[in-house]
Amino acid sequence: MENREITAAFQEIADLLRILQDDPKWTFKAAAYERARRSIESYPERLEDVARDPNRKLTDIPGIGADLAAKIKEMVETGECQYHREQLRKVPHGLLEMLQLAGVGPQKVRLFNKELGIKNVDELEAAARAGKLRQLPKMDEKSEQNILKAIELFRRAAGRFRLDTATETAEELVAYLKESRGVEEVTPAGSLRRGRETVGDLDLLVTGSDPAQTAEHFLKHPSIAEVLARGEDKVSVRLKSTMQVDVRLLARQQYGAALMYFTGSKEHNIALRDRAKKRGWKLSEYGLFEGEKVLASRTEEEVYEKLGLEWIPPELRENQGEIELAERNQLPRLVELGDIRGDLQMHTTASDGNASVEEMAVAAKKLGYRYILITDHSKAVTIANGLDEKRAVENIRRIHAARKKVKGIEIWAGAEVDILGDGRLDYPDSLLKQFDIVLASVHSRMTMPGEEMTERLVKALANPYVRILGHPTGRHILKRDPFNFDVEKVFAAAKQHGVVMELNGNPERLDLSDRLARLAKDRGLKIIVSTDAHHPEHLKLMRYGVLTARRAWLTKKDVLNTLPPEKLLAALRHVPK
Ligand code: DGT
Ligand code: CA
Ligand code: CA
Ligand code: ZN
Repeated sequence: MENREITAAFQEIADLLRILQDDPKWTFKAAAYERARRSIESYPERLEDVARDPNRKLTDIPGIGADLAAKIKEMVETGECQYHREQLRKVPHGLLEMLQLAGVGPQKVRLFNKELGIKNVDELEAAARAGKLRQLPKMDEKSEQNILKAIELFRRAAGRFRLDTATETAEELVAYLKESRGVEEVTPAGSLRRGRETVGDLDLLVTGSDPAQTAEHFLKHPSIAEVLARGEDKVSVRLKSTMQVDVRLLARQQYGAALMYFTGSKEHNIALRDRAKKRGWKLSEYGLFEGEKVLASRTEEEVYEKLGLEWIPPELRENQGEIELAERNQLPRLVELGDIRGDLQMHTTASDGNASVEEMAVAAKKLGYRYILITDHSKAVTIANGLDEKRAVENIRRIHAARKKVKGIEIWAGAEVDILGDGRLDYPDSLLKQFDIVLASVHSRMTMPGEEMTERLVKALANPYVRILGHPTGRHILKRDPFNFDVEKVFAAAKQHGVVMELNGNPERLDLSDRLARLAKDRGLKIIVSTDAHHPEHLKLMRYGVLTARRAWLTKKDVLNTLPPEKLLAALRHVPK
């Protein structure tokens, strides 16, 4: 049992309790489940290991009392939780589905169901189109429109998973497959290997001496809900999480060609196949052929080389110009995780983070970083416990004090200052100038018209203290679309004022996206890849930010937090204000 499965169950119980509200005490109960969920999310160990260790107590974990500890034990031992099942039985499945809509929480679901008898997303859509939702308390025409937009996005997102979810599942299955006798290579291919922000299904490639036994072993995995297809060289299953997994059992000598084929993208493959055809050859998942003769198939490098190309990193395989450059040996040297020297967005317990400045600094040092920037929220972001001016000054002092306790890493005092609705910042200049680096982001009024949003961002960028624009489009992957604004105008303003774009590496955001980060680079902007960590563990999310940066064709030079501390500060200050 993975922590992720436990937190998903706890969150669902909390949602069910809030939808049902059979008892006024259930609001508190729901809050307790949510507290536990948050605490587990940032817990560094597997709860299963803690639960099975006779010398340890689950109740030592913050937010876990005797009752929830018993439920965790039950889940670890039986794979499910009786209480969860009981609540699920009381609520139609469609109500839970509605929770996936942006801006729709349990209270709204309860309201729609109680007042209008709505039981699923389709019925909600019909009610919104008929103008029935606006008549409900706290609803109006605009919120009705937003629900229609959320439904549209929900339909687009159906069947796709976030990169982190797919990665975690893939890593678990790879480790499991490697336990099978005779297995040699297990590699995730497809969109996951290309580092796309969302993944449709997993494509796992396996070589080994006993494919039949490997298939047998795989089909025993406890996460499998349904076997979709089973053949000599392929097994397809659907997991309980609804994710589909295709496992391909390959011959060793075919591995390189198959890896290329199943990594894709389809567009990249088609271009390569045409290239082979022009030379009178044939390219398939079995190899590159001249008639019956195999020209190359064992490794990707061989196949690319035979096609007159240097090896192309998977993140670039989208047929967006990479083949032409590979032909001339001119592919960019993409930035790597190991190039990153520090993280420039993170939160502490001062606002909505889970750890102290010192804890974040110690964790960053363990990653080999040379600097961090602490960026707690400003006061406008009340739900994140944003700091007013007085608390911000205290926080700067706290950060300076941490420097004395944790040596060997630069701890910079920053802030994630809210960009107010009219483009002014949430702090006066007199406070802004006390920070080492100021990051500015939008957290409110995200649905304003594009022109207004453009003006708002352009105005914020003109503030002389703003160094970085945080999560520039505000999107949440599969949940909330980017807000409307004129990207060219905003990039031009950033360029004029020397403001750097953040590539927020939190896999929930990946903002700028690969496409926009590449555009930013083309417009002469520099990028900072950060994690927006709210816990020391989150600092490791940098890998997803770097993958996205690579998909954006960024090199070390394009990413400023690959610089040593002095050079980074100088680069952020050299601005034609
Ligand atoms: P996904 O799963 O939707 O996130 O995206 P992919 O890229 O993983 O696509 P998937 O799982 O349908 O197929 C895996 C790879 O197999 C794909 O990237 C390229 C290759 N492939 C699939 N269908 C075709 C095809 O019709 N033609 C060619 N040339 N390649 C294909
Ligand atoms: Ca796939
Ligand atoms: Ca597939
Ligand atoms: Zn933020």
